[in-house]
Order: sequence, then C-alpha cells, then structure tokens
Amino acid sequence: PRNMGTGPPPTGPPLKDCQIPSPLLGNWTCVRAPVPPLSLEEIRQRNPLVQPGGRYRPPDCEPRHHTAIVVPYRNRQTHLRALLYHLHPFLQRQQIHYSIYIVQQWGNSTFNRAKLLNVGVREALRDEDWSCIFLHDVDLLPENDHNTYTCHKQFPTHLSVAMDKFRYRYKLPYPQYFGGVSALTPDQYMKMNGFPNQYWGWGGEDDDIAARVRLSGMKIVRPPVAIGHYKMIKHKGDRGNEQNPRRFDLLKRTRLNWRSDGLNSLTYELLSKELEPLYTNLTVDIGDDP
Ligand code: UD2
Ligand code: MN
Repeated sequence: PRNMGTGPPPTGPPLKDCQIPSPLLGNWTCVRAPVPPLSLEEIRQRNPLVQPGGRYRPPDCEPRHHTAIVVPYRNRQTHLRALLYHLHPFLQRQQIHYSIYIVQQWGNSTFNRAKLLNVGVREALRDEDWSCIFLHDVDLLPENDHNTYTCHKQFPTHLSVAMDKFRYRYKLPYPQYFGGVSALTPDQYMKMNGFPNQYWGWGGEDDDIAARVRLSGMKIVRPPVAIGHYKMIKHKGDRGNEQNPRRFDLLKRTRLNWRSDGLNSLTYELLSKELEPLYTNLTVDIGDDP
C-alpha cells in the first residue's frame, strides 16, 4: 500500500510505479575523499525530503523497493557524516523507499560487529516490512549509481567487491570474502539464523557469515566489479576493536554452531531509539566478551 508506515495518509490518485531503471541515475559518482566536512545540519539542508529517522520515499512514483540500511557503529563521527552526505542523494537517485539505522554499541566493551547487525535487523523489522536489508560498514562509499540497493530474490548479495583499499586495488580480495557491504531479504536472513553473536573484536565474523550462507543451502551472488565499486575511507584500527585471537577457532566450529548461535540466541538491551534528522539511532547494550 502507498505510504506504508511513514508520511501522510494517501490522498489523490495512486502514484505510478517507479521506472526501472530510475531515470535519475548518473553513471560514476565522483567520490571525493576526504568528503567535504559538512555538519549534520548542512547535510540535512541538502536533503530536504528526508524524514526524521533518515527515512525517505520517492515523492512522485510508487517505489518498488523497500530497503533498510543497517550500520554497525561506535565513535566514527567523521565517517558517519561522509556516509550520510553520500548515501542519501545516492539512494534518492535510485528512487527507493529506505531508512538508515545506525546501531551504536554502548559503553567500552569489545566491539562486536555481527551482533550489532543482528540487533539492527531485528529492530528495523519492527518498524516496517522491509523487502531488503543492507549491512553497511560506515567507511564505504558506493561509486557507481547502478549499484542499486535492492536484494536478489533467491540469494544473499555481496556488494563491496571492489575497493580502492591499498592491497585490494579494486578487485575481490578472496573468493569467499563477504565483508564491507552485503544485502539479504528477511527470509534469507532467517534461513541462515542471522549472524554469529560470539565474535568480539576485529575479524572472522564476515567469513562466518559467508559460511552460514553456504551451510543453510544458499550461495553468494555479486554484481560485476565495475558496479560493486567502493571508496574506502582510510583509517587506523579502533581502540576496543583489536584483532580477535579466537577467530580461527570459532571459524572451525561454524558448521556446529550456526543453528544455535545467531538470531535465535540474540539478547541485548535497547537503551534508546532516536529519530535523528538523517538516521535512526539505536543505542544498545550488547554485553561484553565473556
Ligand atoms: C573489514 C571488513 C568489515 C569487517 C571487518 C572485520 C571490508 C571493507 N570491511 O573492515 O566488514 O568484516 O574487516 O571485523 O573488508 N566500527 C565502528 N567503530 C569501531 C569499530 C568498528 O563503527 O570502533 C564499525 C564501522 O562500521 C566499520 C566496521 O565496524 O566500518 C568494520 O570495522 P573496521 O572498519 O575497523 O574494519 P576493516 O576496515 O578492516
Ligand atoms: Mn573499515
């Protein structure tokens, strides 16, 4: 139905379906890094149609896609501003109905990216019946407008196949690589019991997620390199997200653990949910490495 969830009640004749592909798409976006250091207020002024919570739906056609963007987050203000500055206009050109969720780990416990993603998916699905969920690192900026933020009907998608990061040089780092930006339908997410909750600190969780895709009988699909092109903002490792020394041991047990550790074992405390002008902020206590 029109205007599901957000926006004023429908009036007037129904809108026509949005065209595929969107007539608003350009080709390459010029991603300048560092991105202009605009304030959140300036970014908001550039995106007047974005509603509180970072929600948007195209004003003059009925969107075919409903996508939640979930970003695991702690203490990356400048990256967050760069992402919002870039992603809002990018998604609007794609004529998608979307919302951006920043899932912020509360406190000083060791960072846990995959568990934050589980929280984000669960909370996003409380808001709307999203047809697609994007799991998005805060420091990756898509460079090609034709990289549409929609889901494959059957299989989980890995989007960030080519990054400018030193070493990777715009090619896939390794065949099972699943880090950075990925997308699943809620059904695909349920089928693999979500993501692991046990990876505290840097590394391994992305390979575990890739293994879950296979173990649950699915496979990973990817856009061509020219489409899945991302600018990676350079950064150092974060305090509180040191390399996880247990990741290799954990990865040996994915096959045994994936059915019992994941969405069905997820516990956390949602401390606050704020509809900021450009995003929904979820502050969450996910505990600490036992
Ligand atoms: C790689 C993967 C990433 C993840 C990670 C291992 C790519 C492009 N990305 O990223 O998906 O698998 O390795 O865990 O290959 N974050 C914060 N605050 C912190 C720490 C992390 O917000 O203090 C978030 C943020 O969204 C960041 C993401 O977690 O982009 C991944 O952490 P990273 O950027 O430090 O790891 P990186 O670049 O090696
Ligand atoms: Mn990074």
